[in-house]
Formats: sequence, structure tokens, C-alpha cells
Amino acid sequence: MNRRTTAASALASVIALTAGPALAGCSTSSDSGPELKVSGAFMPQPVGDDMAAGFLTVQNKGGGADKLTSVTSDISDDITIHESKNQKMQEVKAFDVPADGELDLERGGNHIMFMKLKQKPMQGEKVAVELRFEKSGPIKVELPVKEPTYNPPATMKH
Ligand SMILES: [Cu+2]
Repeated sequence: MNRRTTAASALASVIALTAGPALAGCSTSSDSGPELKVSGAFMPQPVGDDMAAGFLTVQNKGGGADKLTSVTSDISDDITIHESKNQKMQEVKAFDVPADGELDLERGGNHIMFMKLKQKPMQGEKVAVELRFEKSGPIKVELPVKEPTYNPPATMKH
């Protein structure tokens, strides 16, 4: 009699234990989205008073692609993103930030274009911008203002 009761409660606890992992299995993993990080940002001190360009790299360590869709800053209400092709630049709607890859904005290529500057950024200052993406939340970055001819050394590309 006593023995049977023990067996029954042992069986009950086995059932209780197996219910646990089944519930835990409901949690979803979210490692498939983009994971963005910005590095190497700078702005060459503009030559004129009216417009400037900004450069940076957006790294994506996540498994999902994203897009840079717009940029805002206090120094200008007219900021667009441009690509350069055959020595000419043109506005684009978005830049791709590939999954497990990066978006490079660099001199002679893709860049952020600041028009109708409210004040001219001077070397040594920093320009705060906010990058907006299709999927990821906005990222705030400070662009150190460098000499007009500044070009960072090329980094290893993969
Ligand atoms: Cu441009």
C-alpha cells in the first residue's frame, strides 16, 4: 500500500517534469535581424559655406539585411544620401546594409550630403547626426570634423 503511493507520486513528478521543457520551447529566438554598429565616421571641413559631406561605415553583424534610409542633424534641414558614379553624384532613396556585411561611405563613393548649412563646421568640432534605418532603431553618431583633404587609410576589405 505504502509502496504503491510512492510509485504514483513518482509518476506524477515525472509528468510534471516533462511539461517544463515543452513550455520553455515556446520562446522564440530573435537572432535573424540586423545588428548594426557604426565606425570610422568623419566630415572633412567643407571648402564652401553651403554644403558638406559625411562618411562612415555601418557594420551589420546580424543575419538580416537592413537599409540606411535617411539622416538628420541640427546643422542642416536638407540632408540626403548620394552615390557617386562616373564622377557624378546622385541622390538615392536608400543604401543597403547587407546581412553579415557592411555599408561603406567613403570619399569618391557613397556619402551623406549636407546642403544649406546653418553654420560651417570647423576642423576639431563634432557634428551630431542621427541615422535612420528601415528595420533597426535610429543610431546617433558624432562626426569629427577633419581637415578638408582628410582621407582615412584604407582598411582591410573582405
Ligand atoms: Cu553628394
